Amino acid sequence: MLRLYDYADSGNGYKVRLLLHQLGRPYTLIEKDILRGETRTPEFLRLNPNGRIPLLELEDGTCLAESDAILWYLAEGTPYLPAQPLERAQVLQWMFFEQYSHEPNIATARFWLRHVERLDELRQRLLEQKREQGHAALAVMEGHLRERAYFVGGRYTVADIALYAYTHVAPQGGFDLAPYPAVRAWLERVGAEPGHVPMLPPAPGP
Ligand SMILES: N[C@@H](CCC(=O)N[C@@H](CS)C(=O)NCC(=O)O)C(=O)O
Repeated sequence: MLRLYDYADSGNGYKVRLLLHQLGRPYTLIEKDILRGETRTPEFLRLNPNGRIPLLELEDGTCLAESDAILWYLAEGTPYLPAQPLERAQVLQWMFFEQYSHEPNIATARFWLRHVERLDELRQRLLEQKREQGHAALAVMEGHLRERAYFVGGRYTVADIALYAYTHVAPQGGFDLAPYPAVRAWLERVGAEPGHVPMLPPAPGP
């Protein structure tokens, strides 16, 4: 059985959980509390020397890190990853965009606002920069989605999963999505895909 090392509030982890669910692939979830340094222990560093979740452990014990690499691996040979070379490269194009221009700005701003009690002066300044660059990434997405339902090939792929994870929670990082109607419509479409699951389990009732 696949084993996924993960942290519930991680969008990077959510990408993998979402795809596993949509593929109907069973897995064992091993929660690591990143706020308590549980991915920095000698035991975990033996599995992923980079000290981060998500980490997928395959049936033979091989460990695969980096959320978008894990998506790619799991999606191979399924409808979530195109077979045509140009479309495959376009999926990679959006995944690299996500990792370089989107996630470091939107996810980091969100993490600081949710998990850091008081931002020091440096982080305050960096937060402004991240806001600016995060909005630039959202504007690129808006431009692309104005004419398209999904990022690549007119259908839902792992490029959409990679970008959905932190875009749908961008308001938690202080990003107002009102100026991006095409992005909001795409979020709705992705949320309505068969087998979609939310990032966090619903809060317990009263
Ligand atoms: N590029 C990596 C980023 C992974 C990452 O930053 N993971 C965070 C949680 S979202 C983490 O494990 N942080 C714990 C730490 O750095 O100690 C990916 O896409 O998987």
